[in-house]
Amino acid sequence: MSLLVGITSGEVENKLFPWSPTVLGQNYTYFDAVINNGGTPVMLPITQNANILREIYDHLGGILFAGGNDISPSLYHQEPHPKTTHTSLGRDKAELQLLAWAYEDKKPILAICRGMQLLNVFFGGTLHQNIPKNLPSSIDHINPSEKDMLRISHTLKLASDSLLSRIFESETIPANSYHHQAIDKLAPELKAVAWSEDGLIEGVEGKSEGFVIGVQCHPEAIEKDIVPLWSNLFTAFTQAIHKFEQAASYSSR
Ligand SMILES: [Mn+2]
Repeated sequence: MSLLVGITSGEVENKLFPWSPTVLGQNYTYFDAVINNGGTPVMLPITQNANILREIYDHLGGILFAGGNDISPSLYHQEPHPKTTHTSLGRDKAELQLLAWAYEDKKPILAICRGMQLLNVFFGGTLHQNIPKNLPSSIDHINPSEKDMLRISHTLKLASDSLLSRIFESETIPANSYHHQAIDKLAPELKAVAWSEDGLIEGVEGKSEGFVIGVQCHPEAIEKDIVPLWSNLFTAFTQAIHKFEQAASYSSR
């Protein structure tokens, strides 16, 4: 049984060869996190060809919706804020299609950073396009001074009745932070399960059955010797895929 995990990709400028076409890519850390916790990662292309997407989708046991550029505000009926940049409606639409299929089939979904925001938009929620400065405390969510995704910048408080707190066996966990947007209005199909000290939603779970987890931080980039607990999230994800695949092969007999 293969635990094939699709990882969404982004459009990246090729700085080494500026004359070359846009690169489809994703950070190494996502692939390593999946490999180190029992999964087999495969990078998903961006295409509007639904037949091609579906053909790839059918092979996957689960999907990791990775981080990246801002989501097009038109998808949640807002005009773009001046700080909303590098949107890609093509990437958004391809990911929304994959998300719709995975949610319908109850294929495990792990959504990281932009991925969590996409999950909220998919279900009808909205985003803070630029994290407001008037929150109860002013935590630095984007580390402008260090630009270091490895650095721990704030703690998350977890809901006691959440899957996340069961996965970590803890109600707090230190997190890195690399986002200028955040969930504003939470979609009704999601429940908030993690918050930073200033009250921003930093983790969500689906309300119906199935593994649907979103986190605002970048657990894939947190090194194991810094916060070992974060790798539990990827283990739980691949375990959920294993269970899903077992159930699928049983029902197809
Ligand atoms: Mn944060």
